[in-house]
Amino acid sequence: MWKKIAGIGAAATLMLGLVACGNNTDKDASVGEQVNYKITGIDPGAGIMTATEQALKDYDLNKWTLTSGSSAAMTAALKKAYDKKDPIIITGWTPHWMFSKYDLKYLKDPKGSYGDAEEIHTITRKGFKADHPGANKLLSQFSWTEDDMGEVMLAIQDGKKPEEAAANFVKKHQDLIAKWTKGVDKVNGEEIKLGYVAWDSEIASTNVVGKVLEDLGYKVTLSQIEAGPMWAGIAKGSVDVSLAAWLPQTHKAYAEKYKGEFEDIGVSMKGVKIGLVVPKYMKDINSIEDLKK
Ligand code: PBE
Repeated sequence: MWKKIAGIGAAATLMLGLVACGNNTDKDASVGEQVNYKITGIDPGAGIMTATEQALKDYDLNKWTLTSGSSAAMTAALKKAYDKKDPIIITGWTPHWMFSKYDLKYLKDPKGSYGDAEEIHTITRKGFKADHPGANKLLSQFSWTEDDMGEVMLAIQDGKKPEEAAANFVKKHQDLIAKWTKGVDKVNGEEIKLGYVAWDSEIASTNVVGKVLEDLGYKVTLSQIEAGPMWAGIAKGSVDVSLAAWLPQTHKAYAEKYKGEFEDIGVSMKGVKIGLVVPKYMKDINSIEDLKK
């Protein structure tokens, strides 16, 4: 599989996330004072960033700021804080391996800034089905559980290369792969470009589906891009497929912007979630409303 990486440098984004600026560790300080009124975010194009800006408005958190960086920088900052039992507030989502590695909780969201019944959708450019009917069938039949995805994410987090973790998953779950590929014929080198953002969940799904397509004879390119260019690429037709469309809430702005310029061909996972996440050792804070104290 070919892999292309575009966008801001990983090192630069990692630095952004790692800059620690004199937190107030006084036990009596409010949670805001303890974390310098900072929420540790991810890449600016992520839907969870827009939702968090909205949450800051909905809950009148005008002293607070949302920092941006990347998924990798966010989890690095989380690890650093967690190891010292320091307070930290991150933009988090499920499925994600961080919930198996650390004891974390979502802050309650009584105002519903983060939406509720969220799903992961598979989208393609217009005309993809006509050009690649077999791949389109497979992609529309692709669906798996949080546990399935978790297996791949954890293997990657524990040091396996994404393509290796994906190949192991495919080998181990032949029954599942048989469902996805039911009625799909092999091809000889049809080229398909899968666009994805470097979110842990999407690294896992894209590598697994890429492997299954490859085994069917497709020539697959995995193209790592930012969220905006990913949606724009599908709309323009320079990207064939994305497994990374979180709807109806997370990517609402993109789906509205490109309405009529993409095909939504299936749901790969239901019951996914986004929100603000903190370590469970932050006992006094349970709701976004508690950030006002
Ligand atoms: N996420 C993971 C993405 C969608 C998948 C929740 C970080 C987002 O916020 O756009």
